[in-house]
Amino acid sequence: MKNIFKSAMVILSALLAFTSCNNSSKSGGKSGALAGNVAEKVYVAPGEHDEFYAFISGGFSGQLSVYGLPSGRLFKVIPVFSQDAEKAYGYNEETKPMLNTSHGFVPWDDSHHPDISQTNGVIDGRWVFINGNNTPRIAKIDLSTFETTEIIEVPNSAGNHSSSFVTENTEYVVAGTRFSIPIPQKDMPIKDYKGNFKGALSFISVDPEHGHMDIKFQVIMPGFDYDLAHPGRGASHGWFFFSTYNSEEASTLLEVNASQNDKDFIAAINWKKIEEYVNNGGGKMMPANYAHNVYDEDTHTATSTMKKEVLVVNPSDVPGAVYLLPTPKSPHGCDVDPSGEYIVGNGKLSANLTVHSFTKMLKAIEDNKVAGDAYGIPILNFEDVLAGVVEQPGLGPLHTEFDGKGNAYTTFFISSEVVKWKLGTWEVVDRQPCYYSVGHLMIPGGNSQKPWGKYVVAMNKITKDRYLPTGPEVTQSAQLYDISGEKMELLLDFPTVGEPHYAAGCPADLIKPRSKKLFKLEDNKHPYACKNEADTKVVREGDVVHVYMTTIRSHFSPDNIEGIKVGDKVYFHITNLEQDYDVPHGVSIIGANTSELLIMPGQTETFLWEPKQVGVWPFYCTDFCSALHQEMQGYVRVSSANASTPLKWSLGEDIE
Ligand code: RUQ
Ligand code: CUA
Repeated sequence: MKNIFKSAMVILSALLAFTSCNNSSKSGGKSGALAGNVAEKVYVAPGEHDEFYAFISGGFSGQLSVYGLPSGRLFKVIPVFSQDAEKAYGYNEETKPMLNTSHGFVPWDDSHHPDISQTNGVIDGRWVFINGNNTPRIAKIDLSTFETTEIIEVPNSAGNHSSSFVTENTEYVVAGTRFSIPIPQKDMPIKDYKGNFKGALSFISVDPEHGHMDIKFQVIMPGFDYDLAHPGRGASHGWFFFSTYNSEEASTLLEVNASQNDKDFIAAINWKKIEEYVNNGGGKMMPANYAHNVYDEDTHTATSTMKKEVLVVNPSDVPGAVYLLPTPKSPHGCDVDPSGEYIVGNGKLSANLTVHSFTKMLKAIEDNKVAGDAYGIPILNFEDVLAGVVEQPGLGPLHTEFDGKGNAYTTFFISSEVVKWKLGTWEVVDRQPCYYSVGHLMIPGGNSQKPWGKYVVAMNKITKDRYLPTGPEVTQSAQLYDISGEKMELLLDFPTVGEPHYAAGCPADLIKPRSKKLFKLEDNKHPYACKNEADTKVVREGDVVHVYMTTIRSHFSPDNIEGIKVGDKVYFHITNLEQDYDVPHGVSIIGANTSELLIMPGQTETFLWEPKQVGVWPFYCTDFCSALHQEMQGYVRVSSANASTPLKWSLGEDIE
């Protein structure tokens, strides 16, 4: 045991030494001189549009942020897994169901890896998917509205990290578990982990037309940790690759115990084969309990349904569907080049980068050259599947992306740099420092057959000294490099919201023309919608009161309400009658225990108010909507619980 601790300490101090030496380095100061040359390359003049959208995950913020490239300007934070008071997401009655899970209402998550939908291996700009790590979920954001429209919980999963990555025609969005757990969950000693805990890899089908998600099957794998994944493409379409660590199956002190094996694995899954097996009745339905939440654009309302079973597949039952490729030293990133031939395993503790060959893998399978097995899953020989090795490119490789011109770019966390190398010859051709400790990187379209290899965004874990200080918590950050030439060039630092894990990007032209400007009032099927002022009303059902209210510049209808009592539950259902682009109205009332609403043209939203005090209480519009925005206000008269004040509402006349 002592020795184990010692080796851990050596690794740890090496890590710390590198990190701190980078952080104290002042080489970042160079950027001042660079600035003059590069300013032009990132400058997007007022009124002009950026060339690319970048969707950068918010990590522990649970959200997804939308930036423009090359400017690095922030356009929107799309609420996904966390409540957002600014947009009322998770606060209004319509979107609360989006955050429902088998554990009840979960208003937060840790979002990591966005991936944009694809058609024929090319980004199509319809949806972006992102995973919630902590309470395993996959969300879908509609890129015509930039709103989260679906969230599906992933059962039999924990630490949903090797997610969410889409196949070439968005047949599946794939989610792999980081933690292995008892499947089904049960009360058992933790020390019995080995051989008993399992890891589920979930294949969630996506309806090609509507995008509806459904868990088609889960492959129940040995009790390793499944870290990252990417789909095969081109020749390897139909396969999916997952990096694993902790093939030791340790349940404690993993920093030591999961670093024992010289090699862990990349798991290669032939999903086409499993799909066929399942379509022919293979697999087993097992009881499960998970939420499927769908936001309906016509009713402007989300519903949550609890699903009760899931189809599981034991890989041993589908011979030829799953193989393990030995990969040195706790691989993290698992990246597939645009041709689909090369699978890069980024061994965190390895001196070299390992690249596997898909062709060689098929050959080894065909020749039946198997080195052994893990719980019945064949392990191939390292040498048989090896395409090549990038020798000593840096320290602590994490993730690799591709420019579509034969080059790969790998981030190195410990040596804090992006290294450019050539596919096929494996030679390093350039390296650029990051400030500091880079995690993921993103080239627009990098996870597809057709990357737009003009820029790479590096997402860094540490930024000390790069920005004005803001107390102990300093901003998270991304850096933009021009990669159009032989050498990379650092262009820009820009702050991010939350911790930027992965990102996905594509040309703005793929999304811009489809972006919605408003919701048509006539299409509004919200059960409490009110489509004109004449129909506005207030309805009492016991101590529940429904206010059917409308907004238009610059008044609410009604704006005077009487007959509300202390102890009532008052639902304000507010329809924004505007049919103009960019004219939302907001609303809230004193003491409401929820956020404001921000209602888009043609939309209906609801907030609950439970008045606790007698009086006449004002409400007002919270979004500056016109020159008379400040006049957009009203009053609610609240009487005591046993009062007999009649229910009345009005606009433009005094209540009698
Ligand atoms: S990973 S820690 Cu995407 Cu490098 Cu999550
Ligand atoms: Cu409506 Cu301000």
